[in-house]
Amino acid sequence: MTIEPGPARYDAIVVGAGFSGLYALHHLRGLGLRVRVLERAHNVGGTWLFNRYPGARCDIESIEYSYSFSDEIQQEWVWTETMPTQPEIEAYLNFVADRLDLRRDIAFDTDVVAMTFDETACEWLVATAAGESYAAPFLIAATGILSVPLEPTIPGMDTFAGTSLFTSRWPEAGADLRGRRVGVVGTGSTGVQLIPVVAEEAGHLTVFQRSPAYTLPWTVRPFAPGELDELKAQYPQIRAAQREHPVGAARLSAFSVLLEMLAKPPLKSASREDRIRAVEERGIMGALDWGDLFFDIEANRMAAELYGEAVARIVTDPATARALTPSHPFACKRPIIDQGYYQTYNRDNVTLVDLRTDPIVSVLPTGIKTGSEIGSGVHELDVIVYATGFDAMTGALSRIDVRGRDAASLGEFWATEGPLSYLGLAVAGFPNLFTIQGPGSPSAAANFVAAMEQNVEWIGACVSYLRRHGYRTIEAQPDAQQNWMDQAAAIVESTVLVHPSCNSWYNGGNVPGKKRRYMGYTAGIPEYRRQCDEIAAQDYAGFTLA
Ligand code: N01
Repeated sequence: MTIEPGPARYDAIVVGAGFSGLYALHHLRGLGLRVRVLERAHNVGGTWLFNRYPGARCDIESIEYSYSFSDEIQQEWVWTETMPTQPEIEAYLNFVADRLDLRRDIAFDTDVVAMTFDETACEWLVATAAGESYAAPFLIAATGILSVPLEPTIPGMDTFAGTSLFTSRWPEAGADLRGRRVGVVGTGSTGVQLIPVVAEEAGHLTVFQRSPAYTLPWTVRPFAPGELDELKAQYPQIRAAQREHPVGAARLSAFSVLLEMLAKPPLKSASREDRIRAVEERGIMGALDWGDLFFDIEANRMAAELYGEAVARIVTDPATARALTPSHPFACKRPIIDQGYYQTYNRDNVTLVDLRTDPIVSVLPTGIKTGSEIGSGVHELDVIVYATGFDAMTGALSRIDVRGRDAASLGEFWATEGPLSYLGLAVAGFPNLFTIQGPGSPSAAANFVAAMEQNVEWIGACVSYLRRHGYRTIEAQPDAQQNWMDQAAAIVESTVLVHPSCNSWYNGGNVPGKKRRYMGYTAGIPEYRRQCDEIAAQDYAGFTLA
């Protein structure tokens, strides 16, 4: 008789070794738990390992987009620029993994395919693609909010004879675009970062734009000699300010600029002269820096018009400038900041194709065919780069076969009921599964690292509480979950964030067939933290402990 080896047992399993998973491992280890992290990649980094396209960087300052839990780490690590590039963030996460000796508890190249809650044993069984199995009472999904790429389904994509590249899994060895005819599909945050950099290298760049972006001009610069040391000396104050700030970043960031706009005078009561002067003096910022754009769709449309005028002052070809003017409301999608985006369209080697009037028909072996192109209708290309976004927030867990009570599937639950969650941390019917920054959490509209640290610490305290009191399971109650999601929805009810013309990863509108619901919590991290703490202090109100 042969005895099948049982699963490898731990106190907690963490799925994912990006920012969240690394901190979850460190924090839970510190609480005395035996933890195993399962990571599909060969290294740490998560989204900052995969999204290594040219120009990738964060739009929050490095000293704030970093772990705050360890003063040693923040003092030792040296950031070189105000806003960090992808290679620097990747190197930082490797530094943290080594500094805290995290790798010994991480299984790399381990692709989780199924997670099943065993109701009798009160534990999660986790299965990997390679057939290994792991078991633990607590399961922490640190699977990322933007980790599942959304590939378009354009007819003929696989017939392309040149090189197809996806920004979300850019080759580690890089891609040589020098002198080549490159097409970029997608003009979200990724496209806007990529396009100016590729334009410098490519022989010719053709941008295929479905929705023009609103993007705020930004200067990123290397730290001056001594500047970082001065900032490091102020870290206690910097972190304290961050903690109190709604978006978890008190210094300049894409989010804080938006918040500051709220306090500005309304566009609707400004005279035509005032509006034009604002654009003359401040360009794009002058078009958007008004207080009523978030709540009043009419004001928002007026701002879009002004925005078009501001773009036309930068982009010399009038038709291109018109094509770059957005037709969806400003601020309904995530804010974008750029460096020289519009100036790029003045280059001789850059062409813009406006897919609103000239849609993609198919990909051919030689390039991309669009609808109303004069002549052959084919844009000849050597390389196509897809920067087409992500199935956000629920995508990663929906692709794993997650089974909770009564073998109910999490993916099916979200697909039919919409992306529901209690605090973004737990889903009714899935005991002992903690989701870091799930739907209904602040992450979508905040500094992810700050929001994530709060989640990890809350989970750590919760697990300690359960163990201390002898509880074996914790489970969100359906009513509490619904109330939480309703509360999150009520905050944005009167804003352009939920305008029907807005399709974004915030509301799932970017994924064909996805149940539409705004997935963020926008009352700010401090208020979110207050509510999470209150719930914990009330012996985890809204959860059933058994
Ligand atoms: O994705 P997106 P992203 N044919 O969804 C277009 C974070 N991030 O990767 O808008 C043609 O914003 C699509 O068009 P439309 C950040 O949170 C952060 O750029 O659907 N086009 C859109 O233009 C960000 O919000 C940084 O009409 C197609 C684009 O592809 C999030 O990641 C940097 C298409 C997708 O834009 C996602 O950004 C980069 C099709 N079939 C990313 N399908 C920082 O700076 C899609 N598109 C921190």
